[in-house]
Amino acid sequence: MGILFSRIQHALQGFYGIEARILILGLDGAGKTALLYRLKRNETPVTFPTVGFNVETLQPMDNITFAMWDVNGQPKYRPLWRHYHADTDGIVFVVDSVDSSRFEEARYELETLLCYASLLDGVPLVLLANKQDLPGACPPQQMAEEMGLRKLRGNPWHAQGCCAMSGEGIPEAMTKLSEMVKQYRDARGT
Ligand SMILES: Nc1nc2c(ncn2[C@@H]2O[C@H](COP(=O)(O)OP(=O)(O)OP(=O)(O)O)[C@@H](O)[C@H]2O)c(=O)[nH]1
Ligand SMILES: [Mg+2]
Repeated sequence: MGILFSRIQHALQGFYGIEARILILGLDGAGKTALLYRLKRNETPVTFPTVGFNVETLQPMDNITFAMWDVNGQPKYRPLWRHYHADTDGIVFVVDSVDSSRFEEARYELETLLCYASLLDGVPLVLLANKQDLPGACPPQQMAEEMGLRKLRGNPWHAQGCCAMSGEGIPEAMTKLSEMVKQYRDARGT
């Protein structure tokens, strides 16, 4: 019965498209909320430190809808990230590419997230090396090294440079994330 239901669901998705749940995580000040509202409204966002979370729905390409959850990245709230893990289809991890003094902290949070959160096993990850407009920004491939992504075994990943203020690099990141989410859902048959 379970298999039958899953097949019907899969067939309907071919018709109506996929609805996916995406988590946007990263340290405070990385640019998560700026990214979310650049995506949603395509305007230069004015942001304040997030209290709790923001959630927006958008359609990055045909046949796929993302519910994107932007969660507060301040240290005292990071333990709450785990309450958002269930049913996640994709992770966007945002890093401030100029703040090298916090790369280690960002790497620690990302490793903790992926090593200890079994609900996120196999979930695709897009690393956004944000603030590429600023002088001295670390390029995306180097940021992937800094974040230890090459050692990652359980999660497929992609690194992309971007600027949430202008939107540069964001369409490419969303296209890649959409493809990865589709593969993930296909592999699970959901
Ligand atoms: N120059 C530049 N500034 C950016 C960029 N993205 C975000 N910012 C700025 O970085 C600051 C923090 O951005 P937010 O989006 O509020 O950061 P956040 O990750 O949501 O932070 P929390 O809500 O505290 O977790 C704001 O002043 C933004 O204007 C970018 O691509 N370039
Ligand atoms: Mg925020």
